[in-house]
Amino acid sequence: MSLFSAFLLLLLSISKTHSESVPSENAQTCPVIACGSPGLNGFPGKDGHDGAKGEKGEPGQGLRGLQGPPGKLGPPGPPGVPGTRGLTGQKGDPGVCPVCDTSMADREKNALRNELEKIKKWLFFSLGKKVGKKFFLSSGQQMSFDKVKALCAQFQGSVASPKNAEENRAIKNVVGEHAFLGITDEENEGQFVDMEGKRLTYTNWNTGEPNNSDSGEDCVVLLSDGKWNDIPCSSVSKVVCEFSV
Ligand code: FUC
Ligand code: CA
Repeated sequence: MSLFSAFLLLLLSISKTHSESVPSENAQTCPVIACGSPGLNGFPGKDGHDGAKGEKGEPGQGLRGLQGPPGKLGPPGPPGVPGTRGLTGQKGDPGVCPVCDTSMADREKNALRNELEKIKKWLFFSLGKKVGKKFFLSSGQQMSFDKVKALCAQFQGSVASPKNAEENRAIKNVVGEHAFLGITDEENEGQFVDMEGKRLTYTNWNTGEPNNSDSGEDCVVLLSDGKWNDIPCSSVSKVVCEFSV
């Protein structure tokens, strides 16, 4: 059978099937050959609705891209679990604490200072007399001038030497009777000086004194009324020392 013959046979078959299964309204039938050649196909119909979404496909097989730059620093993570305890170290050197030592020394110093102030007050109250920064004190003994001088020096003091009426009065109140003053003219007759060798700026001589009686009076005593008289340094009189406070 030729190709053309086969085609004709196919057309005939289709036409026959159609005329048998779908009869026209007029029930008019005609042979395929009598009706002429079939019409052209119509235009494609409209697109149907989208179908359901398909499943995710397999990862692609292409080449992997280059790694991007590092991202921003993330927030700190939670603290880790504490580590195990390390080995005990060697015993260290004894510590030094200059601040502690200083404060300790200061505390002791303050305590001593307070104690000293208290004792001084007891002394001022019971025995001596304080005038300004001077404290006059008597041992109650009587001795020569040189011995008085030595005794006062032994106690870091010096023989009482009044520089004004108030000090003179204080000495008189301490001793109550004749006491050596720290005043002499042993170096230059008639030139009375204090224990530091300084010329006197205050005097309270009794009337007619100093008279250097019998040419041998180089020391000075305080009389009971507070006046002064020059007497021999070898004579004995009360001790009155002065101390700085
Ligand atoms: C006066 C004084 C002397 C002495 C004599 C007893 O002459 O000036 O120093 O005290 O009295
Ligand atoms: Ca005299």
